[in-house]
Amino acid sequence: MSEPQHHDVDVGVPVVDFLDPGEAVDLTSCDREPIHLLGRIQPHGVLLVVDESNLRIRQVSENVDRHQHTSASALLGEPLAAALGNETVQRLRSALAEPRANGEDPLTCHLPGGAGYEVTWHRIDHQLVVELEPADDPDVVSMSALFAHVRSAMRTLETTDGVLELCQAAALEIKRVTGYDRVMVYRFRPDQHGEVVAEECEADMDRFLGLHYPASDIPRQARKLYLLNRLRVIADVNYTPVPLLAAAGYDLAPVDLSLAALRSVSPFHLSYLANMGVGATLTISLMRGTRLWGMLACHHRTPKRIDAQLRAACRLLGQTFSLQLIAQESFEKTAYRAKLAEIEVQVVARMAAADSLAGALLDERISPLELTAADGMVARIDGRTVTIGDVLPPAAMTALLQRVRADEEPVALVCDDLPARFPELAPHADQAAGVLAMPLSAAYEDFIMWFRRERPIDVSWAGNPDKAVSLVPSGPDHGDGVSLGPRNSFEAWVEDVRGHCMPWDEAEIDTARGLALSVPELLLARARERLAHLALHDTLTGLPNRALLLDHAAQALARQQRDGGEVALLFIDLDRFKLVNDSLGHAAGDDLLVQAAARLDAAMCDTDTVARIGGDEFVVLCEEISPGQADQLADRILEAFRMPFLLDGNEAIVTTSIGVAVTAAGQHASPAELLRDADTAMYRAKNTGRNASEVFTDQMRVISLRRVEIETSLRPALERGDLQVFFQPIHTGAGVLTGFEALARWPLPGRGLVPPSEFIPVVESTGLMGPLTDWVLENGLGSLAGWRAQRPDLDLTLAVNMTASQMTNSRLRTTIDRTLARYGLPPRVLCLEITESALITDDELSHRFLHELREQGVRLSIDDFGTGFSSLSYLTKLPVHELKIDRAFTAGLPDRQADVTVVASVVGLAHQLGMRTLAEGVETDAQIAEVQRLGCDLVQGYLLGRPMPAQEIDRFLLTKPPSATAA
Ligand code: BLA
Repeated sequence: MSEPQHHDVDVGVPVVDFLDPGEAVDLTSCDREPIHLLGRIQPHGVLLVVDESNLRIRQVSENVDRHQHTSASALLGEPLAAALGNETVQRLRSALAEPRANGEDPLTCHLPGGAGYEVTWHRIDHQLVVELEPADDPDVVSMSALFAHVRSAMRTLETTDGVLELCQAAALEIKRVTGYDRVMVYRFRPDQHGEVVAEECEADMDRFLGLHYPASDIPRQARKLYLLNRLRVIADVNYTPVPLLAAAGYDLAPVDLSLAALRSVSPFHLSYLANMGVGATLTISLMRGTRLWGMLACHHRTPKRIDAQLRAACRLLGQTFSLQLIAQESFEKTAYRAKLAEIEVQVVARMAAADSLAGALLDERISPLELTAADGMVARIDGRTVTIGDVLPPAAMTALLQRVRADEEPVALVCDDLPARFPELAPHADQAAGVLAMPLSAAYEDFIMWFRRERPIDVSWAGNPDKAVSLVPSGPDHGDGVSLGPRNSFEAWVEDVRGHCMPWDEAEIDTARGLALSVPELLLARARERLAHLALHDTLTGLPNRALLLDHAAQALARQQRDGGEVALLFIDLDRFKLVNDSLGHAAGDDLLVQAAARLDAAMCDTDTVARIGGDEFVVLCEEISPGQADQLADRILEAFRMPFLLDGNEAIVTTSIGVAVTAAGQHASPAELLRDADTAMYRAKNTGRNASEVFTDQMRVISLRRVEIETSLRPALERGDLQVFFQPIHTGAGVLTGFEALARWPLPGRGLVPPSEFIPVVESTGLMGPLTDWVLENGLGSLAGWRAQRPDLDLTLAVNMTASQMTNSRLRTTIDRTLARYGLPPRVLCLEITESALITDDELSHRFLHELREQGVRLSIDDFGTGFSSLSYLTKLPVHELKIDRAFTAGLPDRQADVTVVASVVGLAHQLGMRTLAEGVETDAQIAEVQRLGCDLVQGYLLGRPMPAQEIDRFLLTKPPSATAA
């Protein structure tokens, strides 16, 4: 066996080897310096690399001769005992054999020369690193004194309140225990730059508290190393590094010194510290879980080191401090979150109570800026925009909106560097350098955006900037390298920070998101309220409609049954209303109705109900009134109509005919009966010459002519086939014909076409609904089969109306089956329309019926949607295929914002539930464009086709382009 030849070989790397020759140096270059492999140590101790299997020395620091009467070359390859003596090696051996032994707990030893040393050790990469440090420091505190110190320090840390107070206490305790001139708590921010948040220093020193330092002051590999090694000492900033020597032949590679107490630190950092006037440092990593939270950084003006014992104590304090920090921080976070949540609740409550959601944000009692600690806010809700505080100027705002709207899917934008992200916004950084933007609607039409100003840079460099600009490192052994002084790095950081706002906190983002989610809910609730109002009110005059009137009447009658008194109903019909409509136009007609409603309302008491129940038909309900008084009331109304109306610049006298029905205590009447009686009396008044009132009497009961007439002639008419089916075309928004709605029409001699609203109730009450539906199905499907054959390119469908009473009629399903089969039609071409009010029965039978129809393949549509529903969740239970949006909403498009909102919500809702939507009553091009924009699938209305007899449809189809080319 030949021994390897002993040559002293320096294993260190030249400092700037990690830079490529001629490479332009910038701050990120620092990240590449291999600081754990520099192959050098600080001179105040000796480091040996030992083969653990035979305890022979493989590497040793060159300075060993200054501590011992031997040289590095004499030791290389020798047993460790040559350096430590037999007795110490013996103790080391037992420690190595003990699995739980900690090499940081020092063994004290006396070297052959007599000097006292602390020996610490650790394993790395299958090697043993042994470090010797002189134990001759006169300042060394006794173990028991140290223990007392640490114990009281820990108690203090445990009893502080809040992160900052805790940091301040930690700085003080570490300063007391170690005696460094300056102790700082240096906290990392999310962008990795740091801020001095607590400081204890000697009275004559400048204070660094509150100063910020760039992230690049502590490069990336250093941060990584400090996760492993949580405490570092630089005993003398101006030291001369000592190389490690190795025996030639093996171990030429530098050992990883990450865990070594004596590791020589980066010369860049040393010149940095020297520039700051620092003589020595102690640095302790502060952890948050497995991440660096910050550092406890200690400075001394002159050289200073602490022994292994005290290092262990400081490590322990660092750990305790870290744990306390996490607890305090999460407590403060929770408290902040709770505070924001409370503000959010208040803001939402304000919105819920206000007329305008956006307007509520301007409420002075609480500022929505606090929700996200913002400097400004722009919100657009339901078409209204409000602005608070510092925001982008309008043109820049428009530019930003264009950018966010360009995204296919609108997403929240959380940005603290608007100028970098959107260069066109850079000039406005002082008003808005960051934004927290939440879309409220599909296309970012509605939104809330919070803005933050550019973050202030009120920090200045704490050290001596003049010394810090040299590009060549100072001090020996640094070679001909490149150095970046702290001054440069600070300026780079300021450059970096410009154009940023303080980053948005998670709690703030969540709160913003929470508020953004509340808004559509509030809007929907509002739309629902409006729908509920619409369901019970007349859109033109705002008066209660028939349903609400009947409801009030029922309550009044019930009260009357209980408490006595009388209830009167006045049926008021405008005389010759049709004449106004025909001569002055519909607009004037509507105007007349509105004015008439106002006059009626003014003539009545607040407790009376004034309702509009049909075209020109109004009803007043009065409680606690005697027959004579009802008559007076009618006179008041006649009087109120004596003054001419001003219509479109013309004066017009419009009188009324009034029928009065009164129930006295003891008599029993239903609301419908009362209404019918008043109606009958009104006809009587009309027949006796108009501008008059009549009180209903029993004799009149026999002459409710109209009804009787219908009742008596309907059955024969149906049998004779006098009724006709009309078909109204249904198109897609793009104008492609998809089918028809079948509508029964009854031409009654002398009365023209009786509308379904008049004869369907009679059909229902006389039990003729079944035969009528059979007849419509037969005619409708027959015609449809013909048209489908004629135009196979169009896949035409037919919608047929169904009333509530038929939903429990199992015969209908058989009829549908048979009729479809007879004409060879698939079930999906038939769509049954049911009014929304008919659906709102929680009736098991009708639900089962609907489900069976659906299984059969027939489609179901909800007619007049929006005017009668009470609960949205109800819809989700029904097997519905289509919602027909009532014409009341279509009428307001595209100008009435409230109607736009309702239609948009209904479409959104339908699509969510997998239903399609059809807009009824589309009469203008603008309406078509709007319903199409809002996403309605189908449209129906006079614009695209009136209800027509079958023969006209034949012709209509001839002129229709094939679907493929239809536009
Ligand atoms: C390391 N820089 C550090 C460390 C601190 C700072 C605390 C860790 C030192 C240790 O743990 O022992 C920065 N020290 C500060 C700051 C204050 C302070 C901000 O006291 C404020 C009061 N540094 C630069 C630049 C480079 C650089 C431009 O400013 C790059 C060329 C490098 N800093 C650098 C390196 C280290 C470091 C390489 C690692 C030193 C080592 O452990 O080897």
